[in-house]
Amino acid sequence: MAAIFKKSTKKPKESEIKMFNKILIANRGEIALRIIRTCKEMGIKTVAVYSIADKESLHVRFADESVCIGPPPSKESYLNMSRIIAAAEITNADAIHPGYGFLSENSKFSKVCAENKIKFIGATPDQIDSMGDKANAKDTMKKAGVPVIPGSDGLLENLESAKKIAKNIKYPVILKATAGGGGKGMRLVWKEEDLENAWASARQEAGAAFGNEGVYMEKYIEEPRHIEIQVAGDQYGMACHLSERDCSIQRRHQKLVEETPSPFMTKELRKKMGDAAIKAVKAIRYEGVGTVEFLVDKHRNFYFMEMNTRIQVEHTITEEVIDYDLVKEQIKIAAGVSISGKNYEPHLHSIQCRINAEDPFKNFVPCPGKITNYHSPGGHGIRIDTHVYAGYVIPPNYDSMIGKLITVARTREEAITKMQRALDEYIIEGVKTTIPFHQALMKDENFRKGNFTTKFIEDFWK
Ligand code: MV4
Repeated sequence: MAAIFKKSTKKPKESEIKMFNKILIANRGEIALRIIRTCKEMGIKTVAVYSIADKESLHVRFADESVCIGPPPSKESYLNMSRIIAAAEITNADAIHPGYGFLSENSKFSKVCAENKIKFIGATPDQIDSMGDKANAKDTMKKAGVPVIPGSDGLLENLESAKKIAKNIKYPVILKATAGGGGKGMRLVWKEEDLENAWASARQEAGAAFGNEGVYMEKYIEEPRHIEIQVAGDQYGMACHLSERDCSIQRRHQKLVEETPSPFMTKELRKKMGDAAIKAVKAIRYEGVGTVEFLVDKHRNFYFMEMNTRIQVEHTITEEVIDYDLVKEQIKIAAGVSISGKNYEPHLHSIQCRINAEDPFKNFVPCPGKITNYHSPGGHGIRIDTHVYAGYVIPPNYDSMIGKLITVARTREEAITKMQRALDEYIIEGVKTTIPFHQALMKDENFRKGNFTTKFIEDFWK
């Protein structure tokens, strides 16, 4: 097997590194296609895996080889580790790219890949686990000198100590499930008399959802912005950041629009947040590309929230403003190529609208079904990452994102204008989509002023 599996202390030259011969993509939809595109440009062969529901998908058509791994439910296909490993063995793939979601942050899968001498293009099991438990991740970050939100030291032991800590940091406080993320098992508490119920229900919800009742407490930050830093780390301990993304436009913890640079960012804040993100990467000797998420309050205080050890849906906007292929970088880092340690500043403005097969006028209810007519916008500064086409049937089994519309321009105003023009050109018939929501948002005065927090959509779209 190639030398890439050894963690050597010596940095090889890029020309000495053995690049992967064939990568299996353990994912579907637009991200599978996105990864195949980069592999083609790098001269790496590709294997698609697919469920029966996806046999007509473009990722199957564009990959060099494909293997059916089971019936439509994710548990029996895209989450089925042994079938995916078997597909890699029979096709002789030397690496697996997990994309986002599914097995991308599953430490057991990362471990099983290593045990089978298949390089997992992502984090090591230890790195995944160190960020998977949120209270533990927070403790690691605090020790590394990354700002964290005041609260309990680790898990809350009982209601009495929870009351004491809350009194100390003052209400409002928030209870968070240590195994959580994405809002599950989270409870906002405004006054002591509500703590008992919140404590019980947070633990119960966390136990049911994650099989782990552990919760911790933080001071509640009112109307924060969600700003994340894209980072990269190599196998030799070098790290860099690639600036921020503002992901404050969310609804029920689902991101709808992302942009970079953040309209709230300053040069000084970027320097501070970038330094903190690099400390986070170095603290866990992170390998690969990742994201350090922060909450930023109105005074521009920022606090570590969580770290994602995968490529994210919104990686595209970073690629557009710094002219860098993040999937290529992931593959190179996994193969053992070193990075320079130079940080990147955006020199353009990019916005991404997530186009979901959902009805924005009916509470964003998913609308699977056949796309009867399809025309995508084009022209200067437009990028579309999608796997759909006219006649494609969106299966009901997976998430409802059908594509990402990305614009890039010199200024935020121009990127918004371009987005409006592109949204008006985008024809998707047969299913409801989030396009009308985005059209309304792009016209909104507060959005246009960059005047928004994570609470914005709650009030904007009722
Ligand atoms: C918070 C917070 C305010 N104060 N923590 C939501 C998901 C989870 N990853 C963390 N979340 C929050 N944590 C403190 N101490 C507000 C949120 C929050 C939020 C954060 C980012 C983006 C959107 C959000 C929507 C609601 C609440």
